[in-house]
Amino acid sequence: MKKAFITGIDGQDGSYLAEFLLGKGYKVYGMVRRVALEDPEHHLWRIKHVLNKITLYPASLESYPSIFKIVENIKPNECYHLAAQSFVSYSFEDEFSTINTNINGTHFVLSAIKENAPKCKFYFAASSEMFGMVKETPQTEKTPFHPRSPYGISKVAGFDLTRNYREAYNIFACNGILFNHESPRRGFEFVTRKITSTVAQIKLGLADELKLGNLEAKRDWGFAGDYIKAMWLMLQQDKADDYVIATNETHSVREFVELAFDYAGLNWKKYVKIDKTFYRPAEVHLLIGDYSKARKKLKWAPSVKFEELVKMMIEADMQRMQAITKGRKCNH
Ligand code: G4F
Repeated sequence: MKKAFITGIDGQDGSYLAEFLLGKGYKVYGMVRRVALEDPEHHLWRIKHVLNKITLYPASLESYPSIFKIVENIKPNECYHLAAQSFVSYSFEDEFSTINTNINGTHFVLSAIKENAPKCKFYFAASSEMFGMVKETPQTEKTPFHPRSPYGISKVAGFDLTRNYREAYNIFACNGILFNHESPRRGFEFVTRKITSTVAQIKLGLADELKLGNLEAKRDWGFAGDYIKAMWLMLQQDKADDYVIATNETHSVREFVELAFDYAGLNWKKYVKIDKTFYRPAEVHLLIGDYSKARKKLKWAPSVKFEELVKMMIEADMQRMQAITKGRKCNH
C-alpha cells in the first residue's frame, strides 16, 4: 500500500486530497499543528468525515526536528507539501513570520525527505501569486516571476528550493503553479468565501452589508476539487517537472460579486461598501493561466466553470446558514 504524507491536510486542498488518495487506496498521513488536535471541532472540520481513516501527527513548520521525525517514521512514497501561511493580505501585516514559516517550512520538509526517504516523490504548492506584476498574459511555466507580496516572495523561494532539490539531489520534486482555486471549504478570509458567506447571511436577514476592497482585481478561479487531481498526476509521471494549473479564464472580483448576489436574487449595489482597509499595499491586478502543458502531459483539464463555482459556493453557504439558524431556533 502506497503511503502519502500531506502537510496542511486540514486545509481546503488537504481535505480534498486526503479523500482522493483514500479513494485510490493510499495510506494517508497528515501533519497538523498541535492546537488542531487539541481543538478538532474548530480546526479539523474539513476532515471530520475521514478522521478514522487517516493518521495525524502534530508538528510545526517552524521546527525541523518535528518534521524530520515524522518523515523518518512514515518514510512516505509521496509527499504533498501544502501547509503555509497562505493569506496574501496577512503577509503584509506580518512579513517576517510569513517569510520565515513558508520558506523554512518548505526547506525542512525537503531536507527531511532527502535524509530519510530520498525516493519519496515531492509536490510543492507553488502559486500564481509568484507572477505578481505579470510579464505576459496568459501566464505559463516560462513566464518570469515578479512577486508583489511577502507571500509571493516566499512562494518563489519555495519554488526555487524545490527545483534545486530536483537538480542537486535528484529528488523527484514538482512545483504546481496553482492559480486561485475555491470551494465551499475555502477559508472565510479569502474574497470568494467572504462574498458567498456574507450573501447567505444577507439573504437570511443576518447581515446588511458586505465590505470589500479592490473590485477590479482579476483572477483565474477554478474548483479546488479539480486541482488536487493535478497534484497527484504530477507525481505519477516518469519525470519531475513544473506545471501551471488554471482554467484559462479570468474574472474580476466585481463579476464574482454580481453573480453571487444574482444567484441569491439580491441587488449587490444595495449591500456592497468599499472599504479601503481591504486594499493591499501592492496588488496583483490580473491573473490568467495557460494550462496547455498540464493538458498535454498530465491529460488534466478543469471540469467546473466560473459560473458553476459561484453557484456551488452560494448554495453551500445558503444551506449552511439555514441549518445554523434552524439550530438556533430549536435551541431557544
Ligand atoms: O481571495 P484573495 O485573498 O486571494 P489571492 O490574494 O488572489 O490569493 C489566493 O490565491 C493565490 C493564487 O494566486 C494563492 F496562492 C493564495 O494562497 C490565495 O489562495 O484575494 C483575491 C482578490 C485580491 O485582488 C484582493 O485584493 O480579491 C481582492 N479583494 C477585494 N476585496 C479582497 C477583498 N480580498 C480579500 N481577501 N478580502 C476582501 O475584502
